[in-house]
Amino acid sequence: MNRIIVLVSLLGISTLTVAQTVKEDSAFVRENYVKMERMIPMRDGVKLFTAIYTPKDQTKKYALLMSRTPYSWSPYGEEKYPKILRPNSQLMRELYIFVSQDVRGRYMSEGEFKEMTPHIANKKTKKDVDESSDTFDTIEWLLKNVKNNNGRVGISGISYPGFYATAALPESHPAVKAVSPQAPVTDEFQGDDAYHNGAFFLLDNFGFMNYFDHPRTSPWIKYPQLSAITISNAYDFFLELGPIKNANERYFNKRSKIWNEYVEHNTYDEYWKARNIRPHLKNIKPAVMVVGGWFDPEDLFGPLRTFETLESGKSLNKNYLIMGPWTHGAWAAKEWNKYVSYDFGSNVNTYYQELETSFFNFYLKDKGTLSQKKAVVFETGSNQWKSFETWPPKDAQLQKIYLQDNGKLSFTSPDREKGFDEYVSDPSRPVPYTDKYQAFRDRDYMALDQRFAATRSDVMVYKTEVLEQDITLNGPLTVDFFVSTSGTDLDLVVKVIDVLPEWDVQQLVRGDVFRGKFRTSYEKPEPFVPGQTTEVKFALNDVAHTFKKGHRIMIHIQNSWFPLVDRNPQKFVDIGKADETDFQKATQRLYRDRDHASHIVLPVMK
Ligand code: PG9
Repeated sequence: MNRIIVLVSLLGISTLTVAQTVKEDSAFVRENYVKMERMIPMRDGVKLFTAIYTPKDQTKKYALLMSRTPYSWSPYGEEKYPKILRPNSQLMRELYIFVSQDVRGRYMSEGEFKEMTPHIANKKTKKDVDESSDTFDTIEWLLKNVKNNNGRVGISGISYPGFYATAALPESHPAVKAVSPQAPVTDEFQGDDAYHNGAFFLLDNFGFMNYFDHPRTSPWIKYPQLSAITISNAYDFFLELGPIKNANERYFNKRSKIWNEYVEHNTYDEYWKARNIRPHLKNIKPAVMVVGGWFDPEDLFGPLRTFETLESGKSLNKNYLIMGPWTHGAWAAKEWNKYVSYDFGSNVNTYYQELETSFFNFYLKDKGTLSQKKAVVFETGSNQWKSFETWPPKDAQLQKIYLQDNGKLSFTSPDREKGFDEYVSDPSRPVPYTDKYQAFRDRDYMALDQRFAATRSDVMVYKTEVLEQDITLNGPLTVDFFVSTSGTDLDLVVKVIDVLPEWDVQQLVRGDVFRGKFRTSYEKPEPFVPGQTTEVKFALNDVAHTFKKGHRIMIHIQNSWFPLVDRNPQKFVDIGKADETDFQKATQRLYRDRDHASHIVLPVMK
């Protein structure tokens, strides 16, 4: 299927408006650009497929704007042009030399593909290659072989290509002046894609690997699916699938290398550490503009933590962060006005695309000025873009909100000597993450009305009184709970909700899961001692949200989020090898007494 149609339908944008703009963009590409395809040699002799689009007007010099992907830059063939060169048509009209490359081992490029290619810090021989060296070698070739380049290079990419943009930063080529990792996959165990806080993202991993990870023996232009799977309702399908080891037995037949790696490496071991690019983000020279979406289910951790790492280093470069009310990559759409029950009041993408264009124009063409502050974030609830010199902003003060008896939530700590809520969680009846019947992951779940879950006996609900004034949160939230379980492992799913005055809609602001056995370390999981009160502390990804006067803040706590996340057997076992008989009911307690005051630390704006 055409990739643009897929993007459009994923983002739910008016197909007619988009079709018209795509038609104009497509005419612009043909009229203004010439396409070349080259196999560019890397230092180890492997050649990477690269499409180069040069402006037809050869009287001027142009900067190079490059993107690298594992997803293919079809259509292949020099006479065949894509409809757009980049989603931001302003940028395309600025006339750059656009370069699109299939990364090592994918589609038409030679070599072996590695999931999130580990970075090699001290390269010794020409065989020591990674994404940073492949980017370097490609740039070296382009500067020498593409006429009329101005000697400057920009790199951008969304999602997996966002990772390749980040990976270009360590030991970057001196010609690289501006890099924009957008929704960059950054740490697939702690927060992006594969696992969140050690909990396996079943629905995405299963669907993604079936489409992405067919073994390849030589370059090709199409990856067949691993298995023809028909799913009518994901909840039933995955419940029926049972323990995750059954995925291989029934569908993948061990052919998905990456699925096997994900399941096998279910602690933060050397495999994942090698795939964390953050320790290598030192002495960075190019300007960096990190982009992310508050409602991105795949890579929200990535942009926030990449920016944090860049800012904490000693690099002298300039970093920017742009966070908007987007799902995964939605800033690439022509329009983005609404999402579930959020209405942003206008098309937020117009402003974003101006920022993106200015960033590259400034660093690659010396065009215009760049007056934006370091962090430009869209605050939901109040519906405004805000700018700060730091992220989180200096004015965010940490305040604790406590679980109380009778389902209350308040800013004062509990003073009772004893107090807990008790319930049973049953892996054979996991809490659904959505109330919709769908084959694939619901793109709305990050903001969904949670009333469907609130009535279950295994979902604990706490809420404040009606707010007498606005409360704005800007920054990360820290969950600090005291729990006990009759089992030896548990997942904690925590959802922070804005209760709207109209119909008491429970609009999700932030939710995530934490696999309890990692409470003291991601490397060395620890069982729970049945019945023993235990502290579980973890961070929820940042928010920028105003709870308006007249609303309430609500928290849901549950032990499953299915089938988004695989079921925790509630028994301390290697979940990748677990049998159905390992899955057991558990009695859970959430403590809310003086000495065990379960709370969430909120970044409240002064
Ligand atoms: N976030 C995506 C992904 C990366 C790696 C594994 C699975 C998914 C992506 O859309 O590129």
